[in-house]
Amino acid sequence: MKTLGEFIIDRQGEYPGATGELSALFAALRLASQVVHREINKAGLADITGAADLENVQGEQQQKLDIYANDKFKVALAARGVVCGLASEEEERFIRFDEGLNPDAKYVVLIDPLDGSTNIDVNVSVGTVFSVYKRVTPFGQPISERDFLQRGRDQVAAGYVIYGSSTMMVYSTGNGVNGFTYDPSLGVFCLSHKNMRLPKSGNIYSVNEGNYVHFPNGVKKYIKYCQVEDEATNRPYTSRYIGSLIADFHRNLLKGGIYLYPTSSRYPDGKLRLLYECNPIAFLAEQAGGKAIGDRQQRILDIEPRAIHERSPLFVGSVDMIVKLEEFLEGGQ
Ligand code: P6P
Repeated sequence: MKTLGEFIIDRQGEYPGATGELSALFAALRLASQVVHREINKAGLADITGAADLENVQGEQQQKLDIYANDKFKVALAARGVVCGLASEEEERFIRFDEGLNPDAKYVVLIDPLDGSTNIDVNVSVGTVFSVYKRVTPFGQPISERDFLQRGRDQVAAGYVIYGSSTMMVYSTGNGVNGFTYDPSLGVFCLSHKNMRLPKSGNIYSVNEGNYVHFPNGVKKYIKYCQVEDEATNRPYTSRYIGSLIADFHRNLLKGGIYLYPTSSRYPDGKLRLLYECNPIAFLAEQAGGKAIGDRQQRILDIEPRAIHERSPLFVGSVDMIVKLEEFLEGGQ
């Protein structure tokens, strides 16, 4: 059994000049994940104890869990002295840790502390998504938005924690993807999925077909392609949509498949956030041999961000499925 901590130390040698700061950053992510894991599982108990007032408890609990997770990751990341700033879905503006706290820290972190949290009250898996960059502003100067508005291809590390039937951390520092399953009895994440590879082809497609009428024509044609009977290409594909990005992506990472969140009338720029949802997921997908594109078939990791909370369409998964989708997008916008 190899723990996450041991694995990080083993791999530290891969980075010239590795000073252990990234290891300290991951230790913070690990600790916060363990605390959030415990709170999420208690949420179920709250349902039981608060049965008389389920709506109120659940609503506050739900709302609290987003904020709770944000606070835990914020405190843990600030405390290690290696992160100079944090941007979060739960924070309007980025948070500076460089004032007094960590003036010499070289990393910034962007995070969705609890993606899919509306699913907690129906006991569906949710996830924390994180993205790590080196600061670009000179040391000694205050950090700025520039430190966060970096292209996804420049990420130093990215990953997610999925709080599901088991809690797992899946991450990459640019040398492949590895998954660690949390053992609450020991309080450690253990290496359970070494060198994860996203299957080159698959037969699962994940999309909210309720928005079908609002999708671009190319997406509509691809969805119909997925549904047409064709034994030679293993169609019709299976439709699986959990409504929790991390749960849908994690399944497709293991089994092969494609996740689609296109633009629609309700979300003209797409719903998902580029910096702390699309970029980390795209980084993991490519590191595992998959592919991730956005509008006009642009590689997600090449998009030049303009704002911390900007949105993007996301098509991510098995290379062969993305390539087939691109044929429809090119032909039928
Ligand atoms: P819809 C959750 O709110 C989320 O950000 C992703 O986790 C999920 O894949 C998507 O939105 C679900 O959105 O519009 O299909 O309910």
